[in-house]
This record gives sequence, C-alpha cells and structure tokens, in this order.
Amino acid sequence: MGREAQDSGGTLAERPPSPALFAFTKMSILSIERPNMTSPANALDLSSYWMPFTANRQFKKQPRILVAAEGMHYTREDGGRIIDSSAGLWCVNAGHARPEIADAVQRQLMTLDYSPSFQMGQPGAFDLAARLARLAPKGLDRVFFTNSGSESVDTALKIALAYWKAKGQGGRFRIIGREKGYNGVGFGGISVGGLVNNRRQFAGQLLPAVDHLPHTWDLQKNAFSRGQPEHGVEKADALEALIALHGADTIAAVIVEPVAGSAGVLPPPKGYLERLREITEKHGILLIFDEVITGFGRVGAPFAAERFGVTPDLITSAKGITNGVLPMGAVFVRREIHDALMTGPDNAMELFHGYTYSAHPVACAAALATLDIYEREGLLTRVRDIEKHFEDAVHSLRSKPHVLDIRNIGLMGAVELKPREDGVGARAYDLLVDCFNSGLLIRVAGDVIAISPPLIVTTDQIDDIIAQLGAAMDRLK
Ligand code: PXG
Repeated sequence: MGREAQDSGGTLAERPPSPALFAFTKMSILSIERPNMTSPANALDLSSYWMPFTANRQFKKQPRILVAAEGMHYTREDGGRIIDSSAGLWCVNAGHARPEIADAVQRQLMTLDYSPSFQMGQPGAFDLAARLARLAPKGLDRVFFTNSGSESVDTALKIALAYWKAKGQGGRFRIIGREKGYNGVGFGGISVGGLVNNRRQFAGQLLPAVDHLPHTWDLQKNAFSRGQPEHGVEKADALEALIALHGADTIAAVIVEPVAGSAGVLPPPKGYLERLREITEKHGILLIFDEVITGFGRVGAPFAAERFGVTPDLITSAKGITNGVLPMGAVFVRREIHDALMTGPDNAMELFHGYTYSAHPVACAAALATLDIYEREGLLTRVRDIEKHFEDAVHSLRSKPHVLDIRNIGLMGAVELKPREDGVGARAYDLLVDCFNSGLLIRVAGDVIAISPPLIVTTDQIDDIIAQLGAAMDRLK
C-alpha cells in the first residue's frame, strides 16, 4: 500500500469504484459494442450533492447522468450517445476531450501544480495575459484573472468603482444594469442583473446604488427576427432618463450583455449598442460588456464587441477561455483605467482584490492550449461561415407546435415555446427530458430552448440537431 493510501485512509483504487466510473471504464473498453447497461444511477447515493440551478427533488427521482464526452457528443450512463447542442453550458467551444488541452494540463500539473498569485508570478499567467490582450478589442490590453463569470463581473464592477475613486470622482458609485440581464450569481452580479428568480430569494441585501435599463425583448415588433432585430434602438435612450434622474456624476458604469444569453438569446436591436456607447461616452460613464457567453467566438469574432463594432471600456469573460475544462475567467480593462490606478508609491498595492486561484497555473495552461486550437482551426471567426445555415435551420422550426418566437445571432439560437397551463417551464422541461433520452442535449430556461453548439459543429450536425429537436417538438404536449 502506498504512503498516500495509508495517510488518507484509502485511495480511489481501494474503495469500491463509483458506479458511474465503473460504467465509464466498461464503456471505454467496450466502446465499439456499447452494451445495454443497467442504470448505475440506481446505485449512486444522490442525496448529499445539492445541485446548482436544479429542481433537486425532481432530478433525483429521474436522474440524468453523463459519464463521458468526446467531440460533439456526450455519453449517458446507459452508453447512449447524445449530441451536445449547448456546448455544455455555453463553454465547450472547441468540442469535448481535446487531447492538446489534456496534455497541456497534465504537463502543467507535473511541472508547477499551484503557485501563489499574490506577490508571485508564473510564466503561464504572463503569456496568457499577453496573448489575450492581442485578441481583445484595441485598447483593452490589461487583463485581470478570475475563476468564473460571476467573479469576472464582480471584479469589473470593483475596478470601475476603484477607478473613479482614483480619479478623485468617488461620487460616481452608481451602477446601471439591465432587466433580464444575467451577470452571474455574486451579490454584484445579481444586483445589476435583471432575472427576478435570481434576485428574489436574496432581496433586501442587494447592492443599493443600482438601477436598470429596460430589456430589449419585444415580441410584438420583433418576433421571428433573424439576427439583430429592427426595433428597439430607443430602449438605449432610457439611459438618458436614468442620467437625468440620478445625475451623470453619480454613475460609475453601465453593464450589459451584448447579446443577452440566459434570458433566452436576445440579440441587440440594430443601433442599440452604438447608442449606449454614444451616451456613456458623452457623460463620461464606463461601459462594461459582459461577454461571458459571447466571448471566444460565439458570435463570429473573438468578442461580440468586435462583431458589433462597439468598444466598451471593460469586458468580462470566462467559459470558453479554457474550453470549459477548468474554471477560469478574465476581465479585459482599457489601459487608461488600469494606468489610473498605477499611482502612489511603488510599494503600495494598487487594487485590493484577487483570488487564491487567480491565474491558476493549470487553468492558464488549459487556456493557452485552448487558444492554440482556436487559432489553428480558425474557430474564433468560423461562425461567420456557418451562421446563415444555422439561422435557416433554427427558423425552420417556426411551424412546429407551441412556438412563440425564434431568435438567433452567431451560433446562438432560441426557440421560445408558449407556456403550458401547468406552469412556466413545464413544457420545455418535458422537451429536455425527451431530447435527452432520444439523443440530444438541449439547454432550456423557462420555456426557451437555447441552442449553442460547440463552434466545431458541422452543417450536417446542425441539421441533425434541428431534426431531432423538431421531432421531439412534434411529440410534445
Ligand atoms: N455573465 C454572463 C453573461 C453569463 O452568461 C455569468 C456571467 C456567470 O458565469 P459563472 O461562470 O459564474 O457561471 C454567466 C453564466 C444558461 C447558463 O444556460 C448561463 C450561464 C451559466 C450557466 C447556465 O443560460 N451563464
């Protein structure tokens, strides 16, 4: 028995194998035959794991367990393969199980597994920041590392506040978010965000000096829009009204997703982001784009800022930065904002902020290997070549039962269903279960089905996803 085994009271090898792991091992060996296996979930103890954003009791009565993934597909515990139409949770942009990333991670683990990020550095952090700075819109070439989108959002908000303090304008403390916005789940993120379910359990302790722009969803005028909707540029003018109400000199920043993701794919109305930029510039307010979903190629450019030709002052990112394989996020900051904080004596810390795992060496290695793949395979711009095919495919579902709206931009599509009498989300949940069992992983939010496959998806695979989804919609009550 090895020393570790004695110390820890048992290695993995000594314990009875987890049923899921057992299933996976069996499947790897028998992957050609793919035998019908009985459900190992029956043997799993499901009780201790409190699952995030999940109806735990419903799930545990009818669990859906994934045990492996490769390329465009997941493998269920019964050995069935299902095509991934959501890139995991919008993050696996280069597809699953890329050996280059696995190799880089393994090498890094055996070279420098962890190193402190405060008062110390490691080469990967500097390499990655420099590389990301070259990808980012011009001027946003200073990079702060986090471990998630939520941390990126809170970091960006804190940088915005610290910037104004450093400029002697600490009276600019107010932050403007947007209705239906999803900016993660930290207190900062849910305060500026605008999805009521994410806020109401915590109401009473949200950030106080926050206001919201109206959302841009307009079914009456924009239903079944392809790409950016025609109507709604004037929704940006609401910022002028908030400025008139609060005074520009109290507003630090405006934060919006360039394309609202979790709210159900709401592309910006034509001219809307330009108008927001114009107004923020006029009043000296910082503009933050939350690109946790749209960053890293999802809309056909490294960042949505580049796709739409509107440059904010800060960009938050995460997800696709490591192809989803390890947690990481990054905040891109305009150089002048960074430089405004680089004042005072050299031995003074400029920003009292950071995480134990900021610029984690293994995450940096994964991100560098991911960027290699993105660049080598042209994935950060590939979506421009396939988005017309994707758009036509998604909109071909228009005549299916229960469809209320269809929207798309880049490789983000949404099919919104009419809610059923037994509750918002019930119909889409039934669809998710049917799809899962019949061979398709979809992501639903309320009654909106979001389709956002890995950026490696072929046009044939897009057709397969839409055919499977359409067939499941035909079966839907
Ligand atoms: N900002 C945006 C725009 C996001 O979409 C976050 C911040 C928070 O990221 P983290 O890494 O803290 O989760 C997100 C996350 C979905 C879905 O299906 C969306 C997200 C996460 C999980 C599911 O809509 N977005």
